[in-house]
Amino acid sequence: MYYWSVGTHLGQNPVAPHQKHQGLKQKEKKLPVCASQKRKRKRKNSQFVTETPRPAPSTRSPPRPAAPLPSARPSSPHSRKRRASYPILISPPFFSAAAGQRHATRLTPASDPLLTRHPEMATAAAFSVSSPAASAVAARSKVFGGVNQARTRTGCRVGITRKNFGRVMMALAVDVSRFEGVPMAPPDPILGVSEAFKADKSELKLNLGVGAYRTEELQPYVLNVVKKAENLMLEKGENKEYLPIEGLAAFNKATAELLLGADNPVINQGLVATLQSLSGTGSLRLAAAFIQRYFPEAKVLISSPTWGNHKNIFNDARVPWSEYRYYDPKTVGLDFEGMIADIEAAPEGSFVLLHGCAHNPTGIDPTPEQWEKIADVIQEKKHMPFFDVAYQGFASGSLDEDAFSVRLFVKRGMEVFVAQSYSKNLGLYSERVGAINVVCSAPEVADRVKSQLKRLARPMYSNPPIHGAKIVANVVGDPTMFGEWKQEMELMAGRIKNVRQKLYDSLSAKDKSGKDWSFILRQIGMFSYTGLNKAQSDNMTDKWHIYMTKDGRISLAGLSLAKCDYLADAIIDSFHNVN
Ligand code: PLA
Repeated sequence: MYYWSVGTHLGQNPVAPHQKHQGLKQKEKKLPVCASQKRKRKRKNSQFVTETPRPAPSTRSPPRPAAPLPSARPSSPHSRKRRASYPILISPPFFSAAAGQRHATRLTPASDPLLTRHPEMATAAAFSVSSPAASAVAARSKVFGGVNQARTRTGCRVGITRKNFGRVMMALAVDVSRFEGVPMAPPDPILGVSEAFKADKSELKLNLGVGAYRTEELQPYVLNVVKKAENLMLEKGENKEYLPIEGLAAFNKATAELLLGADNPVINQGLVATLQSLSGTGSLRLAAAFIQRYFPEAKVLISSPTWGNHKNIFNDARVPWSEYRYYDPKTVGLDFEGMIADIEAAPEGSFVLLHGCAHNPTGIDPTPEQWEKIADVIQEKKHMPFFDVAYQGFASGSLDEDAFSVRLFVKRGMEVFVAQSYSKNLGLYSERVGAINVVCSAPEVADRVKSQLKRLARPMYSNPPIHGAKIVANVVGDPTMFGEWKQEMELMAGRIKNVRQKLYDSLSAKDKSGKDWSFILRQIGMFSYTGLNKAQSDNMTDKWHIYMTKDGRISLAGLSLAKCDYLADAIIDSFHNVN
């Protein structure tokens, strides 16, 4: 419901109706009015006053703010804004019939989407610029009748609430959506790419946007071991009862062991608070809510660049963040000095978000020696390491190797946050399986932390989904299936390594400029950070139908050996011919 008050000076400065009225009065007082002007005005006013004459100035009542209609929400910032700032769209037939030429020159056609979508409002506006008497006449006339008809068709309701001094002071209440104040959000920089890809009819199209594994035939892949686990679950006839807030116990045990190593003493000592959550994103979000609640002064340091959603997660959780240097475009490698300097310079006790392996989007990871130095500075500054582990096993093909960084910090006795995801390594993307682990210094600390994570999860999503958690628990809990999973993971990681090599070969063979493309081979994981800028990435999509994120990232998991030559042509063209 929108309230829309209008005076004779429609479409002018956005002020509240009562202010507008007072403003008018002052303006009129200031301007000397000569006799001929008075006559002219009288002539013009007479165009509109059809029934009652204008009251004499002395008998005018003092200006009052326009009273809202009964169901108005005048306190809503949206309704105020609407009322104050709408330009008026004039519907010509009604305009000439009800408003008169005088106002025509003053009123601007509205480009406002609300008005263009609701022509009945425009009609009402045109009608409202007439004098009150004319309004009254029109109210019983075809004009108002037309608006009322619009009401039955579109739910529009129009009412006159107030008139003043022979000028119209009207509030138009129009039943339009309460969501008129909700603007269209931009498409997501990663998942939005898949939507654009679907809409492209070209046979050449290639989706290298989202990090989702495809087969060599570029088809989605469900792991055999997942199908096997699902069949077992069907055979057993598992139920769909709610899980506890912290999730499936067997999953929580398996996930902590996968991450830290089954024989890691911190597990046996009860130092790990593990909560099954909504995949990597949900786990990060839960941890962000925890930081916001218990470390309100702390800031999170994130790498520059990072996975685009990190910023959204901390923004939405109202956790302040800043960036540390990570990527050096000159070397297309890690800016290690910059990274250390920025982590060192951050206020003591900051949270440092680290990609456990296969940094997204750069595919550049610190070496084991560099990880040691990063741990040193984090420890010295009493920062809290916060790992995002979205690609364990998927980067190198080995679960243990990819957990190196996390285990190094834990081994030092540090308290650590780790968000885990099974989207990529088990291909459980839409099952939303993951966990938040907090390694604490004492078991009772872990208990307290876990109790508070549960407290945060309960009003957010109550408890996590069971299906994917059971798959993970079954696969990890069964030595045969666990072995099969490792094999399939190696297979997936291997296929990505093959296309990485083939892409490098194609680029090196085709590009005669002498550019060194070997950085592609040094990057690991699903992605390659090509160094293409936004315009070049746009060219990849617009000209070559290759869909990728605008930061120059391509997902090699969506590439086949057969498409490497085509991709290399597109990259060379974009790199050399587009600025
Ligand atoms: N953390 C990082 C670093 C990621 O790259 C992703 C996924 C996640 C967390 C979250 O994954 P999850 O919630 O599905 O477990 N990044 C993808 C997909 C693969 C995405 O943007 O959601 C990507 O294309 O970057």
